[in-house]
Amino acid sequence: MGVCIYVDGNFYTDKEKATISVYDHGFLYGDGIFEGIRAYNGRIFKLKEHIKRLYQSAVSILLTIPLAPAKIEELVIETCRRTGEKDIYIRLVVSRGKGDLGLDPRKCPKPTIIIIADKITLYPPEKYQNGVSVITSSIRRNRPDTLTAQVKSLNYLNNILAKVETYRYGADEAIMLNDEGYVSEATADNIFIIKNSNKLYTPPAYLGILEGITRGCVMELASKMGYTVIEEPFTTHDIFTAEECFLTGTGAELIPVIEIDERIIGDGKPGKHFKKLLAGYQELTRSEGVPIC
Ligand code: PXG
Repeated sequence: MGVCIYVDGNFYTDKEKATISVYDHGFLYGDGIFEGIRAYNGRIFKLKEHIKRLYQSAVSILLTIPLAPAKIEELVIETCRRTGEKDIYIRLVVSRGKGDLGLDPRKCPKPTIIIIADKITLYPPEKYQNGVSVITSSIRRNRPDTLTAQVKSLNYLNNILAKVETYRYGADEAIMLNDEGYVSEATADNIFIIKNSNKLYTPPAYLGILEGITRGCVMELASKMGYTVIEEPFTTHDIFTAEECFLTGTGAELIPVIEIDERIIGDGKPGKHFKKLLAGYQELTRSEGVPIC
């Protein structure tokens, strides 16, 4: 299995050799941003969209990426090419860079750029067939006036604590609420519910969520398929009483949710709308993307 890692100008195929300084503020403070991208059958899916979001996250945290978007795109493609693989998970990270032990970002003259081209498995294959069970986490998603969830930052500790909570309950995933108690998203995925057969609901960005690229894809796909897509706040009660529920993310793709907080959703099996949307999404990942070589 081929792996390639780019770190500040160098490519490594030996994982152990790809290292950064312990003074890097990405490591010391979570001061940085990232993207998770996938390549399917030799093509990088939604590469431009991911790079655009990376630059938007950078603007938000006042980090100037020292390379142009086209150059980052080229480096992502080159890192993938060097793996010799066709199905790849790419982690693109830009941190504030090496500084001293204080917080001051002005002490970090050069951002660190890392591109990891490897594989990922988020849930075991049977979960895609049978669905996952989720809990509502006691950990709230960030308020928009703190570090907004719209920034894909290196600060994932809230999400990790929510994930830890799931294991205590023997569940697979956690749904996080915003500070007002509305459903925001899962720990690394967006959430959708289906009601009244053809209405697809997902929380709006202003509630404090990451505007997922898979989410955008599914919304567009669903509209084309004739669903009414509604971005509207909803509560856990709406999930309890939904016909179907599923999560979306680059890593997880689309995964059905069959149980939340001991309530069975619908008939407790992945629903027909989910299956239709999943097939549509898989068709897109098979037919689109930037070629690796
Ligand atoms: N919400 C959050 C909080 C996320 O971190 C998504 C939604 C889905 O976004 P995309 O653009 O991927 O549809 C994410 C995705 C992974 C992984 O391994 C993904 C994320 C974070 C950590 C791991 O897929 N972000």
